[in-house]
Amino acid sequence: PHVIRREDYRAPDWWVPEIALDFDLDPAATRVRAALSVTRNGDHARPLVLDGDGLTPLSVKVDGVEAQGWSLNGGNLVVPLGGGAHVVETEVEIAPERNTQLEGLYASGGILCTQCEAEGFRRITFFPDRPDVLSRYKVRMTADKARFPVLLANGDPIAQGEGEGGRHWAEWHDPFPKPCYLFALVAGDLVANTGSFRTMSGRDVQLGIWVRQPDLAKTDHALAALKLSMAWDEKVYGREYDLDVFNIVAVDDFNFGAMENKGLNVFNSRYILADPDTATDYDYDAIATVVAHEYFHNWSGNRITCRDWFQLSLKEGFTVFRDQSFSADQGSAAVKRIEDVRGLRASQFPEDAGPLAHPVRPDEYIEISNFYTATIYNKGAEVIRMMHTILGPTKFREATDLYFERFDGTAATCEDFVACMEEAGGVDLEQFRRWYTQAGTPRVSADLAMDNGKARLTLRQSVPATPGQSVKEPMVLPLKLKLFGAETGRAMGDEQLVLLKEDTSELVFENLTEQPVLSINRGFSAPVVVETNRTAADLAFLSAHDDDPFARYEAMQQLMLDTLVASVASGGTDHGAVIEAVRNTLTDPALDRAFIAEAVVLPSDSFIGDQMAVVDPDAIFRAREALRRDLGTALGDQWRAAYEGSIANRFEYSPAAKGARRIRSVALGYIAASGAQDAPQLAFDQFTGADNMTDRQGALSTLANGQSPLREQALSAFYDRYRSNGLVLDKWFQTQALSSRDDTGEVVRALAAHPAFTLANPNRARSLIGAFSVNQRAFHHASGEGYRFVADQLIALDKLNPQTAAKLLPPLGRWKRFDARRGAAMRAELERIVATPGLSKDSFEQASKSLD
Ligand code: HT7
Ligand code: ZN
Repeated sequence: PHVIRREDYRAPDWWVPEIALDFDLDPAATRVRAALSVTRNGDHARPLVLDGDGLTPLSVKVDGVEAQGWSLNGGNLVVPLGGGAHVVETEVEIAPERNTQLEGLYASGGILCTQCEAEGFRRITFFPDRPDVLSRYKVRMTADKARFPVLLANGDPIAQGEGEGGRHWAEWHDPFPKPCYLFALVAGDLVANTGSFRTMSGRDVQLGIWVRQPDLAKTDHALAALKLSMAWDEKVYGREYDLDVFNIVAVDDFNFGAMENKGLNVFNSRYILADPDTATDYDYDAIATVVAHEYFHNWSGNRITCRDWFQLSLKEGFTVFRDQSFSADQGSAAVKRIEDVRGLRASQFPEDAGPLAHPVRPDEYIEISNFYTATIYNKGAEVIRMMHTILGPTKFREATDLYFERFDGTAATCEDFVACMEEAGGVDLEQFRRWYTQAGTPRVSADLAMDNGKARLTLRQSVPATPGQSVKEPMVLPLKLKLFGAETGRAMGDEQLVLLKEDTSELVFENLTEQPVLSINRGFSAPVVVETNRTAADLAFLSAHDDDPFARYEAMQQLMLDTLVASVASGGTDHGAVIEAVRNTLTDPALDRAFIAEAVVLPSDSFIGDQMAVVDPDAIFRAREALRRDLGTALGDQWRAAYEGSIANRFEYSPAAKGARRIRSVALGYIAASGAQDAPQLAFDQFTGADNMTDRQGALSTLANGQSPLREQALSAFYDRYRSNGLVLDKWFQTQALSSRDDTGEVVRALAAHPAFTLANPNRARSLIGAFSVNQRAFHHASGEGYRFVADQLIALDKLNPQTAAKLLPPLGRWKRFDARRGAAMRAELERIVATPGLSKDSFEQASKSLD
């Protein structure tokens, strides 16, 4: 397959300032007529090359006349043109109902919709499908009125009318030039939850969340989140919405979370629909975050887009940083930071340490869809956050103002963004730019030594080798740190921001009156792994006294991790320090419940594995279960008190009520882990009595991990109650795939044959295959059955939906981290995938790179 390289970027040969599209919509056969006004870019004689994927031209005209001499080259339409400006018209026919890839124009539950990012537009019509070609769009759609009464596209509605034979039409114009990946249309039998928003300059914007009639009652939360996002972007970034309407449509079949098409966002329904009976607090939070994320793209992505796909993090990293800041402002900023760091460690750190590691600005790709990764999104957001930390909030805002003003209406680069930070921030970011070019998670060792009333802190950094990058240069690491007195618990001076730029650096603290304890990387100021010479007593002390909530959480996690890693190595069960630290946190009246709940959860099996040279999934599971059991038993009274003290008797979506539900679910888990006789009944009573999905699913998960006969009863009651609700059925599959029981592999293989299971719906595929492959113990079962099962499923899925299949492949690629037997079994499955006839380039790229 063809490798695309960043260094080969060339400006386009032809611009397309205007495009008129005419869709005659029909699920089986849709006619697409496109009229492109093209202008030659510079002095060259190259023909117009329009990308196409699976299209056959029914007609090609130039300036109104049937064109001569055009040809097809690998699916692309090549049209020789003589002058500097022409109108090129094409006509094609496509079949949305046969589009199982869900790229381009496709059908989902009777709705016709589009997904064009990254390269789906070329499956709809011939066009220069690259993000630096910006055009003004006029779109006309005609469709059967009974089946598709609502016709939506980007921009503002211009006109609509009746056609012949029960058909009707609508026309939409988008005045803002945009790349074709932001094109969208939707046709369906939809209803809207409508609202309006008055912008900072006093314009009224009509808002609509479009869904099928039965789902209308589940759209209030998304609409409220949209209004909050619009107000937040004005207040925090000075960014105002620019069209008269903003529409969101929810569809059930979607390869990703959502899509920021100009004025017409299309969403995976799981990020729109919520009511207390069907959505958990996690779902509610994710909806608000994703609605905000897509809305924020209107400026960071749409008004300023990417010059080429290597710059993807320009829009995605910045927009994730913006949505994280938004969500932090809506509730507990500390808990939000903990969640974001946990997510980074769960998905980005392993990616950075594995065969698919790539820089935030990659150098090459085969299939761009494979690069919508945690590195581009989440590490990219951390890179923006570090610039925010280095500049401070005021200068950072001046820098984003400059960026928005200077690059509005253009396709920009990561370099353009950093240059604005440098210029407005008055800082030199030359060395900092390595965050865009070097892959791999930096490691920092921090050793604090006392000598004669002085403390000497030695900091050393290194960046591990990654594929294609064996030698690394030192990075700029912004490390927030502070010292605390071990006896008095008092802060010894203010927090400092240290910019570590060298391989090694030393800091000296003078006139210390007591033994200091180091608090470092406070707030997770740099996305790095920190190793320190702190003792268990130091960590326990920080977990109780640090005044930075993230550092407090981190100290507890480190204490737990050190304990677990030691147990895995020695089989020992020296749990006393962790038990006391958890007791202190659990009983500290100054802490809020949401924070306590985060702080007392043990690191995941996978994260424990990430600390080991060779991952031993069974030993990790045993060590973690033993610690859970001891915590459950030793703190039995405290867990009961936390459980009983947090009974919410009427559902409310507020930070306090969410915190209560979270601690309740964590406490229930520990009560069950202790082996308490009444635990299954307690869980079952919570399951049957719950007035919300958070409590119901929390209880179901606890039962699903256990051996009680109530497990089957709860699972089948859940299935019966929600059998017609796809999003909740996903939870049913996922809960079983994540179970810690011995028989999870067999259960999951049986579920793949369940009548409600289908690979055609990405959410369903992810709920079973995706969840199972992150269940470290079950997936890595010594029999190798887990690997075989996942590979079988991915080979089948690749035929239907290559993007979704390729996204689920990385867990199989982590073979180097496991023992020789498991590693060989994983490699054998990767080889089987690579050898599959007709394999997509999506899966080929992921699997072949994973074999290296
Ligand atoms: N910008 C959107 C990316 C996206 C996407 C990428 C590949 C394949 C399908 C996709 N659907 C949406 C989503 C976002 O980051 O906001
Ligand atoms: Zn995005």
